[in-house]
Amino acid sequence: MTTPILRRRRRFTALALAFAFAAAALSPVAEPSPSPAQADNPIVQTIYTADPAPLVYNGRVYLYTGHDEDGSTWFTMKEWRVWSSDDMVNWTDHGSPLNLDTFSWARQDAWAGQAVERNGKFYWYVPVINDATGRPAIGVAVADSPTGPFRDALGRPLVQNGEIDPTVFIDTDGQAYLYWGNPNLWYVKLNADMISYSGSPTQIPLTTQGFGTRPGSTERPTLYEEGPWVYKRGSLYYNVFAAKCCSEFIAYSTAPSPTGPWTYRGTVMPTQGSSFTNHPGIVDFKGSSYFFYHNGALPGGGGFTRSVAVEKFTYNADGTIPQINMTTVGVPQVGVLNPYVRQEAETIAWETGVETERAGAGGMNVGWIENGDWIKVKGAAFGTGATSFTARVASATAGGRIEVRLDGSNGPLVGTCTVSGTGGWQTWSSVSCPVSGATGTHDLYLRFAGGSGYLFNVDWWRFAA
Ligand code: FUB
Repeated sequence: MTTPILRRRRRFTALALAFAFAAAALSPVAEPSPSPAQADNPIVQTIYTADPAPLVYNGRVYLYTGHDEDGSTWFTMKEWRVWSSDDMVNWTDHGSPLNLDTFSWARQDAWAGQAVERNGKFYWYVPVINDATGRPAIGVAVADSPTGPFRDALGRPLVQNGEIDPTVFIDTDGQAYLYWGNPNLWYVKLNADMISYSGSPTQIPLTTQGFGTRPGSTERPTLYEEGPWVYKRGSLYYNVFAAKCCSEFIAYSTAPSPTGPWTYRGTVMPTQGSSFTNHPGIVDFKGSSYFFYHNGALPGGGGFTRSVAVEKFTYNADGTIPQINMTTVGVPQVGVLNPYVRQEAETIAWETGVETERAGAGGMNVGWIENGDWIKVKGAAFGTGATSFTARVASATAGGRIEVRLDGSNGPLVGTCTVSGTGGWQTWSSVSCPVSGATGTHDLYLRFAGGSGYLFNVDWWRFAA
């Protein structure tokens, strides 16, 4: 059994907090609001995330990200992560189904990639350093589910020309394209198997007409820097990319075909948010359009400790993209959450203090719970009223209490469940307690209480009506 001390990972230090407050003073984007009900950006608070790549599949948004290690002073990234949501505010942590070890030939740098679905299989294109050459190459991993597990589809790079940041797009005629590049911009036509290609990689001409003018640079005359995100809307093709360096902003170009010619269209998101990189990802979900990006908004956040966030937007009537600003508010919830079915504890709108880990029985659980930590789940529809609350818990110590509260971590207390020691952090047992006063739709807060040290883990919970 691993002891809680060995399991311990990030706890924000006073120094990190001081740095965060200093960064907030310099940044147009505020740190997470002290009023948690108002703050749902960044999407993930348990770890630092970067380089968002959303995918809509079967009524859910799957969000593929990189993972900036705590305290990084470079892009020290070893794994990719997956999250999902059906309401855009409560996000389920699916852990890391892909990491550098998946690719036997990869040395380091689990940087910006994108996953797509084709014929029920999921293909995740990622840049890594090829150990044999010491240069960036693009690998492709495949899985039977959007949350993995992913395996190396080829056992070697798909493409290697020393450039990064793949984006993949399947056109309405079925032809798939892989685009990537920094400092250049490339594309190649993927075959229907999604793991091989036809022809040779082709360089997209980086003209100022196509990609804007970079002030004061003869080496890189256009604004294109990295992180392309290519998609089609109606008959128009969009390439949204990280522009200029450094700090980057997000810009875009459009074209009448997937291979151009591209016309520069201007800024999507200005330079904001105390990270000198940014990275776009755009999807439509349940009738609205969403722009994913990253910044340094978490405590301790910055250029190498980034966090993924999302804003809702509406295209202008002529198809152009309005300027989008970073917020800490996030996006409106789409629908409500059903508290009467099993909900994973790692489905979180906002939290303080807790972390997640792989559960012994599969999936993830919430752990590292200490006195005063809490999890917020937004918009739980209790209807005419809940009568009891059940949670699946494990504790190698003496346990503690789960306070079931509404609309705030100190909001009305509608139930309290006592958790006893179960003999191990992965030795699971169910606890139930009566609930009274939970009617209608509310933000649900699970506030954890007890003595000192780690109290217990939570795998899932549900209410009874
Ligand atoms: O996350 C590492 C690198 O930083 C990505 O590949 C770039 O797009 C930039 O976000």
